Amino acid sequence: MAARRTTKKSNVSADELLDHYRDMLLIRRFEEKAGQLYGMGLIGGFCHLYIGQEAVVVGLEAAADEGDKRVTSYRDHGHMLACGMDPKGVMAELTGREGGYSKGKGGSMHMFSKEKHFYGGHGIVGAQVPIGAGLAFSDKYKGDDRVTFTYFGDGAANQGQVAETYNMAQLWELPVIFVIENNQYAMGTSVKRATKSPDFWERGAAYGIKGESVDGMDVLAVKEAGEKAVAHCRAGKGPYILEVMTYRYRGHSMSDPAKYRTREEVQKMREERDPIENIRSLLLTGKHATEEQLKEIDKEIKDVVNASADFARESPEPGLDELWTDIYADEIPQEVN
Ligand SMILES: Cc1ncc(C[n+]2csc(CCOP(=O)(O)OP(=O)(O)O)c2C)c(N)n1
Ligand SMILES: [Mg+2]
Repeated sequence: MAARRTTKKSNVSADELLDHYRDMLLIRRFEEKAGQLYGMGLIGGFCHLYIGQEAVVVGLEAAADEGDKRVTSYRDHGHMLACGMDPKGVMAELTGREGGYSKGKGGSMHMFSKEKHFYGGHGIVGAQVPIGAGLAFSDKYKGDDRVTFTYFGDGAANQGQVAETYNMAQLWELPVIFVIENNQYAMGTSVKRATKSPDFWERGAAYGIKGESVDGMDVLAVKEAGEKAVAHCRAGKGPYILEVMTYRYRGHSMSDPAKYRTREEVQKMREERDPIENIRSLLLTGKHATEEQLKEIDKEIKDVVNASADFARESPEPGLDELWTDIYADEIPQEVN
């Protein structure tokens, strides 16, 4: 077998860089396509795109092992793709079709996969944080050697239920990684306007929870921090906080007038910090890949994304009988004594 080439910067193999490149590009192109379908009226309701934040979830998934769990907010398409859920099922759900992960009845914010240990998709800001601790509690209770990645935003980090969850998680030494995706805005409110203590990870100190801040535009840095957090949790040392500094390029959701920041600010981030461009240039300057190879990968990804959109368009809408399935009880009692 040929020796694995490594980058000059670190001991990362070319194969690994290519994997990260592919995984981030899949999310980027998928989200761009979702934006197009939304514009065409094929996706209704809320739709929050993840463009710009790809390195967060790709880096952390690279640090995860089989059976580890994840739960996140409504900005969830990237998390689903990164943990291996089928782009066709995700796109069909976005368009409200039968072939979607929730049979077209949930939409963008409501998808689950038991197989991939993806527990949603939650529209209520911060609601997934105690759920993540609960998932970790179940692993600890059952003696499973698993870790739960609990993702939430800078806005959510200011909520009371997050503080309560930190306390319980540390008290019970739960194997949960709290991932704060600090994209600097909560809808139209910047971090500066929302909190006096903007270093969110430091808040763990009040409970004795270890943590750190990491550059979320650098997939390798995210992966490294993720591995450290995973090792901490798996060793039974309790929770860990990772504040991942990132940026979203698109509006909060598809209906965002974006008056709270300048075009120049977004442009500067795209030009100087883009996570995909960073890996692309590492691959090219380190001579780990040629322009042609990268073009070929781009084409493969486009094909996957186009196939997901075709599948979504061809899948029928769910039948009316679906109104009566997947509700809390299969049988509704007729009499209550
Ligand atoms: C409990 C609750 N309050 C308010 C809202 C409305 N809301 C939806 S997203 C959001 C901002 C959250 O920002 P952040 O946690 O930073 O996540 P991001 O959207 O940046 O990923 C708000 C206030 C909500 N969905 N739930
Ligand atoms: Mg935010």
